[in-house]
Amino acid sequence: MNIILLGPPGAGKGTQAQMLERDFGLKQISTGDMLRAEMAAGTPLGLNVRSIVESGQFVPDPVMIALIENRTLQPDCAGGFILDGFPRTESQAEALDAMLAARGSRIDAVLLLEVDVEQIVARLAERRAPDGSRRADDEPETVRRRIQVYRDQTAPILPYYENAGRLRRIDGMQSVSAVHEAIVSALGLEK
Ligand code: B4P
Repeated sequence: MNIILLGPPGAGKGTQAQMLERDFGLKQISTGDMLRAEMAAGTPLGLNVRSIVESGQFVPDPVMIALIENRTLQPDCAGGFILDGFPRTESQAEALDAMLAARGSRIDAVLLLEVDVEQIVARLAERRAPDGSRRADDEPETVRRRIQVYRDQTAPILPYYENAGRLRRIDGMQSVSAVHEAIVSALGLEK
C-alpha cells in the first residue's frame, strides 16, 4: 500500500507516518527529513537548499521530483511507502502519478490531516529535537510564512485528489493516538 499524508506544516504528518511505519512496516519517506540530512551533511544539494528551507519556502519542483523518483525505487520501499511532505505542489502531484503509472504502480490512499492555524503555531513553538535544539523554520514568523506557502501552493492540489474521489479527511486536532486510530480505520488496516 502506498499512502500520501497531506496537511499544513505541523499537522502531524511525520508523527503519524512514524507510527504507521512502526505498526504496519510501510516505509516513511519524509522529504523534510531528507533535505535536513543533506543540509547536515553539507552536500551540494544541502548547501543549495539551506536558505530556501530555513526561510520556509519550497525547494524547486524538479529537485524534489528527482529525489522522490530515486527514493521510491529503493528496495526498502517495495513493500509500500508513506509520503510525508510530498507532493506539495500541483506539478509534484502530477509527476508522482506519472512516475508510478510508468512502473505499473499507484497511490492507494490520500489522507489530509486537518488542523487549525492557532494549533499549528502552538505545536511548532513547542517542537524540540531530542537534543533540545529547535528548527530554524519553527520560529513563529517563519511558521506564518510556511502556512501562507501551504495555502498558496499546496491547498490547490486538494481538488486534484478530491475530484477523483481519492481524498480522505482526518481530524488532526485530536490526540496523537486518536489521530492514529482514525487513520488506521480510514485505511481499513488491522493491527
Ligand atoms: P517538513 O519537515 O515536511 O515539515 P512539517 O510540515 O513541519 O512537519 P509535520 O506535519 O510532519 O509535523 P510533525 O509531525 O513534526 O518540511 C520542512 C521544509 O522542507 C518545508 O517548509 C520546505 O522548505 C521543505 N520541503 C519538504 N518537502 C518539500 C517538497 N515536497 N517540496 C518543496 N519543499 C519541500 O508535528 C509537529 C509538532 O506537533 C511536533 O512537535 C509533534 O510532536 C506535535 N504533534 C503532532 N501531532 C500532534 C497531536 N495530535 N496533538 C498535539 N501535538 C501533536
